[in-house]
Amino acid sequence: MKFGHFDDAAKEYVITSPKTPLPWINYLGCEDFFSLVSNTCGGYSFYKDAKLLRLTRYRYNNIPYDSNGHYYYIKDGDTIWNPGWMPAKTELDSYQCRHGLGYSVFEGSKNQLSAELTMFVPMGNTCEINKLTLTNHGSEHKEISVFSYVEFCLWNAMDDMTNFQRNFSTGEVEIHGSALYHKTEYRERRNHYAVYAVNTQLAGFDTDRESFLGAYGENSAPEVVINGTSKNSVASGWSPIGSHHIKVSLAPGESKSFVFVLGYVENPVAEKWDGPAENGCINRKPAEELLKRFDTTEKADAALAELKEYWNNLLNHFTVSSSEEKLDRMVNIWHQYQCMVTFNMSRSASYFESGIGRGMGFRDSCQDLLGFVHLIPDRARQRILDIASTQFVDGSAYHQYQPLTKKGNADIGSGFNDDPLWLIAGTAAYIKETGDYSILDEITPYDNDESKSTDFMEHLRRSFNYTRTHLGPHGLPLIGRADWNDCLNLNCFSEEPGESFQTFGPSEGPNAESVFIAGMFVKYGKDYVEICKHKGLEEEAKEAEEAIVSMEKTVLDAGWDGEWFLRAYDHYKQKIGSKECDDGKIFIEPQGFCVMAEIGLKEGNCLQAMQSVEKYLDTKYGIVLLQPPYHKYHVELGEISSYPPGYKENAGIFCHNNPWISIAETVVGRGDRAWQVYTRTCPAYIEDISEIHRTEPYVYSQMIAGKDAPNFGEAKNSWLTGTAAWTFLDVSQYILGIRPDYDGLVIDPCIPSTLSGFTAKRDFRGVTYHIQVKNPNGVQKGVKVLTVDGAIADGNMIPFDPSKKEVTVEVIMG
Ligand code: BGC
Ligand code: IFM
Repeated sequence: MKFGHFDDAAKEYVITSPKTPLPWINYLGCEDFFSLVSNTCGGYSFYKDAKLLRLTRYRYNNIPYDSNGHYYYIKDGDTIWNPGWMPAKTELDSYQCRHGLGYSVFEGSKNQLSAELTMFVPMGNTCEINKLTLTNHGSEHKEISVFSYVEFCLWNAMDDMTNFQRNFSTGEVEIHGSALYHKTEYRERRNHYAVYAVNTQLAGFDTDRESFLGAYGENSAPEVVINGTSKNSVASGWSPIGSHHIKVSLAPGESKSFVFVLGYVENPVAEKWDGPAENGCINRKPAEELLKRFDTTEKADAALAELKEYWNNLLNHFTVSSSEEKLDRMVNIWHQYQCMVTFNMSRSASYFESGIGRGMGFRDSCQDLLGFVHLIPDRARQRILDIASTQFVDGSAYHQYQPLTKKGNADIGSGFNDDPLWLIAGTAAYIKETGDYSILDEITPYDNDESKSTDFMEHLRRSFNYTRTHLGPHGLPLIGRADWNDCLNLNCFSEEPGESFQTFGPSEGPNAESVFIAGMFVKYGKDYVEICKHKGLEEEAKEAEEAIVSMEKTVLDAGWDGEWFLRAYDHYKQKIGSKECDDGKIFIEPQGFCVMAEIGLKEGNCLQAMQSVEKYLDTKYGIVLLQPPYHKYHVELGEISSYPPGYKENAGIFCHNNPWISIAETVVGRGDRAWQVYTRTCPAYIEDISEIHRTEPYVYSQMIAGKDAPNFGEAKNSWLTGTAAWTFLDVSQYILGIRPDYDGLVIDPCIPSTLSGFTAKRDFRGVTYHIQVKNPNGVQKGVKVLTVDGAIADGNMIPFDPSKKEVTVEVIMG
């Protein structure tokens, strides 16, 4: 069942019922000011950091679900309704929510009155614009009232929801004309405040929540709205809100528009130290300048047009056109959009991440980069250097860091032994995309300490060497606290299984080893070798190559289980992910990574591993992480078996590593299967089962419940997942096969035999490539002829030639 449809021309998903299985959200903002907005106008805003500078209050896990947001109440006679249905939940005569790129539009109508509410964050500004247009479609004159409503958060979201003894006495506001100012914290000489204004005269206002809602009131039926009159309340302590009351008269057929602006304002630094102006009043000048920029509908419309232009240009760097409408839709719009959102948010704020928990992940951010480096290479470069600055001198790394301070998070610390290698992965992707080797010379600190700095190349060297020098009894990399799988904690052991429990904490044990990290070492080690060679470090490249060859051998000797790659060895040197195990016989991660690394490709291990994945891990909704699930809790395996079978890392369909298998299938040349794996979790391809899948049908979720769970097929944790980057990488670079390499662009499609070809446009280092792929014989892989600007080329790599601006490429598969 569907709850809407894609509008590809407008680059929107159109939701046609407010009662979606879960709130289906969008993200507004692509610089410093961000809002989350659901299809019923739920959500909140923050500036830069969802924990420390949150403008509006949201209650996660509230009832009814998703019941705080940026709301507009329309009072038409005795009928009270909202354009996005919530929170009054009055049945609407019509409803539509269009989530577009960086904006959302809500269209509701009731009793021949329609409201169109457009929400977006304009480029270069720190505010959210809400443009509300009301139209009288009836034959009678209408006199209506509009009440706006936002509830302010007292900035630090964690403190806001815990420290009531203080917070009930700190709230302060100011009211000037149609602008409501929230200035809690300003008194302490912080230099920021929020403003919520509208470009028309007010009939009244409220800034105190209880006055607006009434005693024990709720936002579904605020007392002020029911009575039709604001109380002009001035909040003092308790819970400041912003509510405007405007009276609107509409002749038959008449439309009127209003522009509401919710802004974040900082005073210039000098004024910060002057403290509040006389009488404790804020300096309104910067706010007034901000409001003036959007004080007419024309200005708001122009800002929306500019935003759309920004997104159109951004997504135009890579486009595809084929007979597969859903493929085109995902590649041209939604994959890349989700990649940008993961760039902006990392794992901080979604409807599953509260914005106060995790900051930026070292591993996550490096992987996200793989999906957005072609869109914003300069920002990717900075991101790489920020990440590397949280590395320790020995090459290991803080697992997470805070976006505002960019400092490593000491509470979580280090010990995730895959982290260092992801830095090589991200850097290799950046260099292949841009050809910019100068990043290697950047002087970059360790642990944010300038006195401990080296060039960035040394960071990569220490990353590579960290793995090389942390090997276990079989010569495989030590796993530390965990590798990619956060929940496989093999150093969390009991001396006697089932008895005393001991944990090594952040350090690693001497035994537990990871075949997954071995696969990473081989795959990204090869990139390290290339980078060394480019720097003229021949000796070092040779040594690194030897270490890689030796690791490949070790994997084939100690990490192969007969039909698939083993997952790990635990603290007791027992196999994990082996036919010898009762549960958890086969895991997905090493199959993906060892095959991507081409370990045993010639010997047949890769194909065999792929066949085993298909045989043991496949389901109709995607590939599960392991089989059989752990039915009992195993203290010696850590968090993994704390999940019931079929959820999360215990045999859920982890969308993130499905594209690893799809890419691995292209390595063994099975285009039909790579395609099947891609489409099974791909949002556009499963839109029809939205009632089962439940999360947004336009973006990936982290996990879909596996076949061992009662709710098989139900997704959770949408938006902020490494799946975004990996699936885009899979489809663009391995299935469509348009792959940046160190010296040029490789064209190596691996497509389903039923696809007769496609065309693509790809910007690469300032040159535009117009690529046409033909598949006359219905093969799955193989380039028979590659023609570049009419000349037949050698092989399938187009060497980069900066003298050209446009290149025409024709590929005949066969
Ligand atoms: C979750 C993982 C997640 C980790 C973050 C675990 O509880 O299962 O998916 O990566 O927490 O620290
Ligand atoms: O690899 C992790 C990721 O860093 C956060 N989400 C879960 C994944 C698997 O545990």
